[in-house]
Amino acid sequence: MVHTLSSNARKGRPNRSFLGTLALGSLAIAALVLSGGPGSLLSGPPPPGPAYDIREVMIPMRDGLRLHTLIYSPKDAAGPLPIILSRTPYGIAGSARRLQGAYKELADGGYIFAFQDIRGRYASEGSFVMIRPARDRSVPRSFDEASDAYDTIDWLVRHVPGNNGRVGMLGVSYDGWLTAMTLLEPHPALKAVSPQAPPADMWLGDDFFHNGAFRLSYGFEYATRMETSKEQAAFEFDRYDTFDWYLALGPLSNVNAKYLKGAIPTWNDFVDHPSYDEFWKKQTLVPYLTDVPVPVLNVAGWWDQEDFYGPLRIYEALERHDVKGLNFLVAGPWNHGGWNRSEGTSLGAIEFGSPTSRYFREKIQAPWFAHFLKDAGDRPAVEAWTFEVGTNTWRTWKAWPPRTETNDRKLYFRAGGRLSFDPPAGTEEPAFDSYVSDPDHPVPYRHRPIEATYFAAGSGWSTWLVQDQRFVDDRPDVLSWETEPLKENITLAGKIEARLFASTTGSDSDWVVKLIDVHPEKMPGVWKLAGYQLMVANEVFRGRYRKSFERPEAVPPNEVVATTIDLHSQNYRFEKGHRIMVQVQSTWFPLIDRNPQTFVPNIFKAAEKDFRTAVQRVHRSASHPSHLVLPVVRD
Ligand code: PG9
Repeated sequence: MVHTLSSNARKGRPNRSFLGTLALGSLAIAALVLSGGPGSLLSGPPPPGPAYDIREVMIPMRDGLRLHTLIYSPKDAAGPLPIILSRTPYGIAGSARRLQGAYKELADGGYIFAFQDIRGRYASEGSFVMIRPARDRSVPRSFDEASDAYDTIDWLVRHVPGNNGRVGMLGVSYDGWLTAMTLLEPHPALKAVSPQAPPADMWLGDDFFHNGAFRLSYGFEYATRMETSKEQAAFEFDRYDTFDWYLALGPLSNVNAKYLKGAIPTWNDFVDHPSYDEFWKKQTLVPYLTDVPVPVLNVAGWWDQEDFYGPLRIYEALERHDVKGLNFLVAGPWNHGGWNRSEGTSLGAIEFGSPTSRYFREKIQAPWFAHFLKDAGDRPAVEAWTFEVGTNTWRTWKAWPPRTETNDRKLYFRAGGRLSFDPPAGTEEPAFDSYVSDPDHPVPYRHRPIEATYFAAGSGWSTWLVQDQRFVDDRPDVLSWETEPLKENITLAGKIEARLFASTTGSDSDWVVKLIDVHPEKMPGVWKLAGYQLMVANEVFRGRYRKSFERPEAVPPNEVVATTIDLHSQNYRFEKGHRIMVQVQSTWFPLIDRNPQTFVPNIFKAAEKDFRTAVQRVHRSASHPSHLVLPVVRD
């Protein structure tokens, strides 16, 4: 029994009675096919655009549980078409709009689209587990997101009329991770996947922790948004400027004591697993990426405020096994998922001179899927596409990071706040710069007021990485070093690293390093960028993990400790006349929780008295030459 509806789906939410009907449904058919009654996603006026036949179905998984799915089949297809599948925890009510927006260039090429609520979310059955770990395949009927995708694809190719037996999958962020998970157990009909901004490791570098430093505002706001109900519910702050709210919160133990009362599983996981233990290791998909079973188009944004580590880590892991040349990378000047929104001609105050997002969707993504799902056009001849900000051009590469086109050059911290490609000679005294880091007066990570991440009227969260860093440049607890105005352009392509030699009077410490492009004071035509300090790369490292992510250790007070911090990849040109700047600080609040600066076994359980000021020294002597390693493109 299949109802094929001639109307298009509309944006709308299933109401409670609709969900109730689903729960009570007892039809003895493989998949429950729903028609467009009141409250159904299928009722309401059709959106503009190509006409689709739409089905709303409950697809059974191997354990008998059913997942809510919408299928859009073009009405006027000339022949069989591939299916593009997207799975999500965020609800599929807006999927018709997606066909006119993010997926328009694909839709114009002719595909069947399927959108699915994952286990435990919206109208699907079961319970949700945040970044559900891979299943133990020796356990019969065990499931994970890879097996759910497998079972869905199996059903789709057998039940959707007019499909050509090939399926592609794509998605951004959580949906990107769901896409990447299909690589663990690909269905034979799965022929191409594009994980876009997928997290790869929530503790090492994506949404929840970076090198052990807890991403407080995002971790708290995302966990409460996702785990308060089956749908999304933003935490209601009683203040507009959440900087104040998080500071007034005090130690993290107050989160459960005052607000969550143990009801948010992911928050409890943060508290129980502050270090890189089995919990986090079971969650990461990286160890499973031992093969490239289908073509993969990895997509990353240079200024992704959530998952920048993930797509590059997944690309890198797959690349080791890419004997058939099936692994591709695209990185552009975008925030989280920015390539799916609008034109991509600018981000915050920064202009790119062309519609970078549309270029990606039209010239890279659409032909890529068409080639692998429809045998259309040529196989891409390049390995990686990157958008180089500065020259504002797309570049293509045979390998990423580039192997032969760059030289690593060291940029040293020097006396008088200077940065130089010449190492310190040993005659500069004192050979360190210093500041007092006070957890009671942390450095804001972005301009205040800091609205909540999901603030309904809009939030600066999505563009904070491109905010002008002058707002902290004159703080006594932020150190800056900069070059003279550059005499030549300096172009970076590849991996950037910071090698910090630093000491603290405390017994634990965070180190934040930011690489910045300082624009000239005279910028006729673009005055809003005069003197602008644009962050090009950044990262935080929690000192207790300098020897081991698994076993934190106190930092020896007043001892110079060497720490290497991965500042990730970039392709960026510092133009002649600009200056290169590096800033170092020890708080970045409330992006990162406050390090007590006194070693305690678990910072989630630290007491008020553990939070103390510390004197921080960043060394720049011949024997302790703090510096950055930059991948400089050869002329
Ligand atoms: N950054 C989001 C996320 C992905 C996976 C886990 C937790 C958060 C997202 O945008 O989906």
